[in-house]
Amino acid sequence: MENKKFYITTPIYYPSDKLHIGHTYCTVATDAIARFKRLQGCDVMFLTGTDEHGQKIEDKATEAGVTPQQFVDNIVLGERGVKDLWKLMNISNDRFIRTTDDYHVAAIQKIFKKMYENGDIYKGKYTGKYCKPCESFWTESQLVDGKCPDCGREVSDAEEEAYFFRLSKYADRIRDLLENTDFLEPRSRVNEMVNNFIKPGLEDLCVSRTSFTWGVPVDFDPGHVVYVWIDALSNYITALGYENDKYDDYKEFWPADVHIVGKEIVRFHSIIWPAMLMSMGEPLPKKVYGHGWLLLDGGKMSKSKGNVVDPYILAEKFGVDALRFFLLRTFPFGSDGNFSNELLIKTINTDLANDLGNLVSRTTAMSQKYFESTLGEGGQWAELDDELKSLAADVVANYTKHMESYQLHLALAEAFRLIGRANKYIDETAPWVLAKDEASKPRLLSVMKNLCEAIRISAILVSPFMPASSEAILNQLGVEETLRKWENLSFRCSCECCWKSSTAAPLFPRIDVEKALAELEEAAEAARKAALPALEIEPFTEENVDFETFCKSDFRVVKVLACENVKKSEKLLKFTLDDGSGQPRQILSGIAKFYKSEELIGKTLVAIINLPPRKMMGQASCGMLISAVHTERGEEKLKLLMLDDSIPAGAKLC
Ligand code: ME8
Repeated sequence: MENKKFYITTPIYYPSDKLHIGHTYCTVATDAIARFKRLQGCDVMFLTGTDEHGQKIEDKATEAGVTPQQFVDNIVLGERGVKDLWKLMNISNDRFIRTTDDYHVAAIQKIFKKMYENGDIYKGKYTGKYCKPCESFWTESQLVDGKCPDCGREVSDAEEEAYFFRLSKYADRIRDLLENTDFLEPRSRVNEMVNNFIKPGLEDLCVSRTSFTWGVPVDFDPGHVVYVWIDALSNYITALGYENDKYDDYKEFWPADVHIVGKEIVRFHSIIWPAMLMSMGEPLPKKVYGHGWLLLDGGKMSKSKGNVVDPYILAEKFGVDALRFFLLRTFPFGSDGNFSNELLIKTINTDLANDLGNLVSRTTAMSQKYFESTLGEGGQWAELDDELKSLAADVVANYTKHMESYQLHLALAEAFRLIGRANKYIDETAPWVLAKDEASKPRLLSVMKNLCEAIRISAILVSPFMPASSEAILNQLGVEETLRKWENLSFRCSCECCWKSSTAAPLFPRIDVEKALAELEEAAEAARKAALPALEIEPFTEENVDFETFCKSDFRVVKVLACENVKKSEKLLKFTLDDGSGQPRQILSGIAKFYKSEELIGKTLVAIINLPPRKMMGQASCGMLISAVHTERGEEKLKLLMLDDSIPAGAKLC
């Protein structure tokens, strides 16, 4: 029999910045579902990619002084870019689409034309606000205090010629789809869509722009580029070969079984996308699943707020599988969840180090100790074992149900119910007591084999979430290939199976919470600094100073006779200076952070000497030393102006 086809997608990501843990969450979740379906024997197509057009990308590229293509290439293909991240996170996508790929661009032109020719796209006028100096169109809601969000100047009413998609025509069919089918899940998202968008009335959608050029050109009307969402949503079919010759899987895999998307883009996927497909006369995807957000301190992560969490740092520090596991075990997939490093470490320590890790290491260590790692034929089955066996069956059934309804955290909770039960089984059977009595050997043999069996089943269940760790566990237990398969998940009687295991270093070492948190804080601080401008200088003074006023400032060369820290002050250094007058001059300067007092003795500096004397920490300061200041990655830097020592004290600067 041919394997069932299963087509699953992630959203395609905006490569306007490096991806953060929120994007990783979405992709890892989709990956776990895809792996689960493969485990069940489906023929899976898993698509991800990048959404590379639009004004935002064009603006970012201009800011960076590169072309838009160079800009996106760097984020998608460059070091620690999108592709690197998915490789690191062990993402098993079958295909990766970039909306700048030639085949996709050509297909978008055909799709746009198709909808134009069938009368669903028509030319109209887009009214909005126009900023003349910036040559930009804005909608009312984009304005800041009624002014241009870029330059802050006045805007005027304006009209732009644009193409529109007859979204209104599909309102009733979309409403029926949302309300009367399981197309959109979780169910709570249906109410959001119907109440916020359908009930107020669906308006036709503006689907072309003329105010920027980084997009797919409308081939029959130069100057217009296709609206980025029409371009982006179509990726799900162009990547299968729709309207192009690059691929030929459309018939086999469309309609998609599920589009996994974040909640803020549910509207595009559950209203605009089905309407586009209706217009094209193509079947609709079977489901859109809108997951929640990972929040940081209660708010959405965003680069502009500076509160993004870097998946590279976490994966490198705690391991890819531990991170994947944490994301999917902790947060209910359909709701928002608050990310924190403490929670991450606690989950790894509790579930992975204590529960799963300990179960594997205790079992393999006892197998080695009592049976030299070879659990041969025989054994003695007991009533307690029936309970473990039936719990395993119950766990597998619940796990399957939850995975099929994308309740990933509940599926994992089930796997951990079995792991927890197996740990308890060790305490109940007390193998160390059985080992003392030769007559208990058959029972001990069964106990060890039952533990191996419980671990085997658990390892298969966690494999979509932690593929590498699952494989390592199954290898440690010496599980043959066929016994790693979905159809062999039932608990076998210990008397009828044999095992040859091995011991290994702990899979999930316990993490020292305090130490790890401090290191993460340090890494985050370094990342924050790296993101700050390399060099910042004071803005230039706009106001002119007349020459005569300038000439009144008396700048002189001074030599440092003595220098010491001012008592009880962290900032001040006290200088005794030779200013050429024959009388020592005392100046206090707040530069103790930048210099040690002793290193300045004998130096030739510059001071302005005709400032009125003033008192600091009870001591007189007669003048001011001149220094150069700037900021480097957020850190203030200061250098005293030092001159050639051959210049005599008292020489005037002019
Ligand atoms: O929306 N928590 O791209 P995108 C959970 N290009 N998910 C998050 C998240 C967070 N903190 N931050 C982002 C786009 N995401 C479009 C998609 S599809 C045809 C076009 C999720 O890079 C977000 O919800 O802004 C979305 O599902 C995905 O990352 C991509 O976001």
